[in-house]
Amino acid sequence: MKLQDVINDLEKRYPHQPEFIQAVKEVAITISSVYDSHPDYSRCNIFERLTEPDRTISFRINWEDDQGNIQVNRGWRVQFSNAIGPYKGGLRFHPTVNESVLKFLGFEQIFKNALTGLPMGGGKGGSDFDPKGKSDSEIRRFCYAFIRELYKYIGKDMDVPAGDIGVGGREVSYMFAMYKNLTHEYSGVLTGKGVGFGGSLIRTEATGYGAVYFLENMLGVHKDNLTNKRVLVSGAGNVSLHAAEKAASLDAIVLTVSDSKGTLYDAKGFDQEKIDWLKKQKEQRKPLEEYVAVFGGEWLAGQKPWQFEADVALPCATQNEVDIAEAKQMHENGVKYIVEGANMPLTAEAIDYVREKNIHYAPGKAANAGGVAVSGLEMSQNSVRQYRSFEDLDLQLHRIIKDIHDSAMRAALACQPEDAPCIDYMTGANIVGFSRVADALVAYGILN
Ligand code: NDP
Ligand code: 8G0
Repeated sequence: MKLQDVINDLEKRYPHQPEFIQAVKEVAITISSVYDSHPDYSRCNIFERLTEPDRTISFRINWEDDQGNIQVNRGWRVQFSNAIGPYKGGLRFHPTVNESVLKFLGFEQIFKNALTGLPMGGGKGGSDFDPKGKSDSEIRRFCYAFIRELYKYIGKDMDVPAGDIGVGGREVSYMFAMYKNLTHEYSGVLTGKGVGFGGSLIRTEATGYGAVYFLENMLGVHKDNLTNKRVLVSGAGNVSLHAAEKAASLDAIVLTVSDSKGTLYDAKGFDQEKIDWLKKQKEQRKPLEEYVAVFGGEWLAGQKPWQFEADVALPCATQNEVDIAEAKQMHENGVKYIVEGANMPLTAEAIDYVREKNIHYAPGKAANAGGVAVSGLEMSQNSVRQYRSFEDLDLQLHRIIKDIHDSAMRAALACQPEDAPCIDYMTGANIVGFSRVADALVAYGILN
């Protein structure tokens, strides 16, 4: 089937899954030259096969709140492709979670994981459970109930979940404990575990640090670096705060962080002391706004960070957080580099706009792959029952990100005009990730 026919079919079959269709279209547009030059891909119908998950498990979660009421939520695990390794990808707990969101995330995860060069397939899961305002006991009961269902379908060589939005170290620990209890087995079935019971050093930092390493590689192509670059970060979660921390340590001036309530702006920049305060504040689930009373700066309720002049934008919160109007705002404010820490934070129109304006743009699939890469390293440490040092793992993270950057750049340069003003990392990353998975499927014949 032709790429366009696959898209037409998906649009007909899944009209209520706009995020999924958006992610598929982005890949289709960028791989068409490779698809046309590899007759095996269309002979084996690779694209149609890769746009339908191997399976989606959906289930109900009953849990008891602090008042003794029985609450009901929905949970899913989308096992998208295990062509090159066990299904791997995070679990998201957020009221906006639905099948479309998880299918877009699982689909992108296939190619991202392939880009890391580690043996991992793609998957994603989660629940429409809202952790906000829940007590620790409620979170614990929910996590236990969630894994009581999901444990049947996961395993260290089968499907290895981790955290994502709304799921951090605390939640992973509860889920790991329940899995261990139900299976009588101590295995690396989840990543992002606490250091000391199977978790890997630098996993917490890896996504944000990795995104900044990717940016350093991009700047390096132009013999430039981060010193004194003004950086706008969105979000104040795991990815955002570690991206801010690494950028600040490389002498960039990080001007903003944000959350669903608004934006925090500090013209002096967030240094390590301020970032440590922000981490603690978020850990205790207290408002960002309180920063102003301690350090100064400004709290802009209900606003996003893109209204400030800057050199770099790092959207690290959630999908479609930057629309075309906000992309225009970035351009007008002098932003030259956009590196996606979040998954699909730019709408399709915003991506078209920033590419047209020759802003250097790195897609999440390449730029935020550091997190899942260190998850892959956690899986191998668990398999050999050994821990590696922070320095060793940071070096490995640097190497993996550089490999992703360089291979995406090479693939892009091979198919873009010689005088193109920007490296088309989006096309390059999709081609490299897609080809690795497609080649495995061709080798397998007709089975997945
Ligand atoms: P966290 O839950 O730690 O933080 C999410 C942050 O984004 C919070 O500040 C949250 O604000 C904000 N946010 C979430 N949803 C919305 C929304 N709808 N509108 C406005 N703000 C929002 O998640 P992570 O940092 O782990 O994940 C952030 C992004 O990075 C996601 O796209 C995730 O898929 C992606 N990612 C994460 C990886 C990881 O290792 N954690 C790896 C690769 C990608 P509030 O607290 O107010 O809700
Ligand atoms: O470690 C993981 O498997 C993981 C967790 C959260 C997000 C992601 C991602 O790559 O988007 C991966």
